[in-house]
This record gives sequence, structure tokens and C-alpha cells, in this order.
Amino acid sequence: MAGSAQKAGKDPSFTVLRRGVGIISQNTPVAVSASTAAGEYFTNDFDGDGVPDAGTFEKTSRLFTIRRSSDGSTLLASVPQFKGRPAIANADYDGDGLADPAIWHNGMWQKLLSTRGWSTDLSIFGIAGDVPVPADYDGDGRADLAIFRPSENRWYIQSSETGKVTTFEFGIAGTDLLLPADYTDDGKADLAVYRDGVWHYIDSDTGKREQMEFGFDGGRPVPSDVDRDGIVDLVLFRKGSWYVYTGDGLVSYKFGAEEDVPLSVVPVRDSMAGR
Ligand SMILES: [Ca+2]
Ligand SMILES: [Ca+2]
Ligand SMILES: [Ca+2]
Ligand SMILES: [Ca+2]
Repeated sequence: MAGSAQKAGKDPSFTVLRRGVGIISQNTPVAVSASTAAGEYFTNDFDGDGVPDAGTFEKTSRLFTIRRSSDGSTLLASVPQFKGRPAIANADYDGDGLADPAIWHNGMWQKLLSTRGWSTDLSIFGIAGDVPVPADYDGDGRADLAIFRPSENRWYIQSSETGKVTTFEFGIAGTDLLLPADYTDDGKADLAVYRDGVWHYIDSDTGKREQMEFGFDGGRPVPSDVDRDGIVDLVLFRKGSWYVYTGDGLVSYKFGAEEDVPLSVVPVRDSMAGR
């Protein structure tokens, strides 16, 4: 679909979840089968072509179903076992540029690493009630295990490079949406939350706490690299329109219908999701 305005760079890429249909992605026109409608939906770049790939995780079968944007093929991979209700924790843990399907539950991480044929890699980090927020905070190319602990409003991050754990008191549980990503384009993910129309983040480069006012009623934050220039843009979705805040100003696009749920490669998590 043509945008109402265009920026330099590649064509914008949008993905939505439509009730009863599945995932509809601009660059993946075939919707994920409606038979997997019971599963949890997500997008990430699992084939490393820079375009988000749509997928689902189905709890009963423990199966990830992912449609690759590069050739339309389907990746099926399952985790061995878990108890309770896991959270999706997809990220590129092994640093090959391909996102790795992963789930988190009560501190147990089950990661299906792309460099090992999607076999399971286990780690322990966090406790029951935490919210997983994996991202590459130290900038070594591999996602770091990280959690937000609602009872403390605190982030715990374990560097994949050094193994060292750092913590930050940042955000307000129950109010904020958690959406860490590299907004400052220094190769390191920035701690970030969205609260009442304001994006708050800790600049990974300077360590300073910054904020950006960009929000409106009914606007749903969907940070994503819309123009695929490698920099995550501040994006809001409302009723089939995508509003993108860039250094040059506000750009809007039409994709999806009013009731659709927008999806992004940057997961947006409820700060109380672990409870
Ligand atoms: Ca892709
Ligand atoms: Ca990977
Ligand atoms: Ca890292
Ligand atoms: Ca950064």
C-alpha cells in the first residue's frame, strides 16, 4: 500500500494481526494460517533480510511457526518443555543477525539458536513475576539476558560479553510499556518505556535519562525501523494509520484496518506482564 508520504530509503514495512485471519505483513502477503490462531503472535527478523517475519507460538504443541520473508518458507521449531504460561523472548542471542525463537518462564530461558540448527539452549536469569526484556545492551552483537522486576521498578541486565549484571531503577510498573531498542544508533539497546504519550529512555551513549513527547489518545506505540535504514523510529499506530516520528518530522502511512493490532520487531511489553 502506498504511503501518504515517503522517506528516502527502502519501502516501509508494516505488520498487523487481524482477528480471525492471522498476521498480515506488507512484505509477507500470505497470512499465517488461521489454524494457529490460538497461539501468540510476534514479528522478528528470523532470516536476516531486514524485513520482519511473522510467526506464532502455540503453547500446547510448544511449536514456533515462522514464515520467512526472504523466500516464503516456513520455519518450524519447538521447545522441549515448560510449565505455566511462558513469555515470548525472541532475540538474536548468538549474534549471527538472525533472531532466535525463545521463551521465558519464571527465570528459565529456552532459546532456539539459529547457529545450532534451532536446538535448545537453556539459561537461568530472573525470577517469577519478572518481565523478560532481552536486547543487545552492551553492543557486542548478541542479545543480553535481561528482565524488568515490577516489584522494584528495576531492570537487571546480564552482559553477554562479560557476564556482569547491571541494574537500573527505571520505569513504573503497571503504568509503563517496556520497549527497549537502540534509539540512539550507537549499536547498544537503550532502556526505554512509554508512559502517557511520552517516550522515556536512558541514552546508552551518555547514560543520561531523556524523554520525547510523542503520543496522542488511542495511539499505540510500535517502535520499528519503518524505513529500514537500521535506526529504530518512534512509531504510533491508530486505526490503520502509522505515525512515524523521524528527525525530519512526522510522516504517516496507511496499512491495516481499524481493529488490527500492530506488530513490530521491537517487542512492546506490559510492565506488569509477569504477574
Ligand atoms: Ca526477514
Ligand atoms: Ca541468531
Ligand atoms: Ca550483548
Ligand atoms: Ca543506543
